[in-house]
Amino acid sequence: MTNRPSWLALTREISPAIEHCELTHLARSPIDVTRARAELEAYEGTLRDLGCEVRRLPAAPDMPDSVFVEDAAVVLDELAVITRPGAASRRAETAAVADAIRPYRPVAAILAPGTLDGGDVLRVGRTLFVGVGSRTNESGVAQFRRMAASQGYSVEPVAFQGCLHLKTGATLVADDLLLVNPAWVDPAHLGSLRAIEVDPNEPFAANVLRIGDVVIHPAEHARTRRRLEAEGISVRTVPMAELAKAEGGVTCISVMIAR
Ligand code: CIR
Repeated sequence: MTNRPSWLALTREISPAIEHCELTHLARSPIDVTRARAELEAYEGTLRDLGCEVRRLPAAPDMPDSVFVEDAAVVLDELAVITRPGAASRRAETAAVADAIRPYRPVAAILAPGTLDGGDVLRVGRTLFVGVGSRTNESGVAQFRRMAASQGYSVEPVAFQGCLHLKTGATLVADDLLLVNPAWVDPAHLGSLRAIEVDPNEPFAANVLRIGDVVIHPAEHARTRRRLEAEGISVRTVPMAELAKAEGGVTCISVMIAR
């Protein structure tokens, strides 16, 4: 008998203003909101197929990046940390996400001058690797460390370059296996785990969402998908072409709460 959590996935309706999203490493290109909505629906459908309950929060029309709920909170088994996003335009996003999480976890919050984006936090067992870059600062890491240490986690700051968040460049595809873009994240900074590299033509392919033994991966990155499958990883694909134009990946559009 396995003792698997059942997952509640919080998502959020796409803002009609998404074309005004923050961009850090990509040039702006037009986003088809209808297609982006279809991508969110396909993603939610995949989560349901995998046994998750999905709860979609209402849109925040004046918050262009609000679909990227991952950045607003880090939910651990014992507590949730409501972030203070590094982009000032995104700070108002956290209130609705905090309200949705409160029934399930005690909540703590990162305070100024600290900043932390959920996309920078990669959990590997009881270690929380935190990317320090344009969105997450030293004060954010120090506050997060105090909160997480009280629950027995260690927090390790990680340097990376060339991408928005740590998890743009590295995620976990199995308990002991990373998927990385080595140009952006050096896997040696993430403990002693084995790492698969993305196909060099697919720099954005390192971001997967893992649900049990399955990983959700953008359909656009077929070469990297074949690398995952060659390692025996089960992959479910979702279309992400529009949301990727806003620098979003598959982890970004949900907050996963284990129950
Ligand atoms: C931003 O720059 O904040 C958004 N346009 C994209 C956020 C993606 N979130 C994530 O990787 N966790």
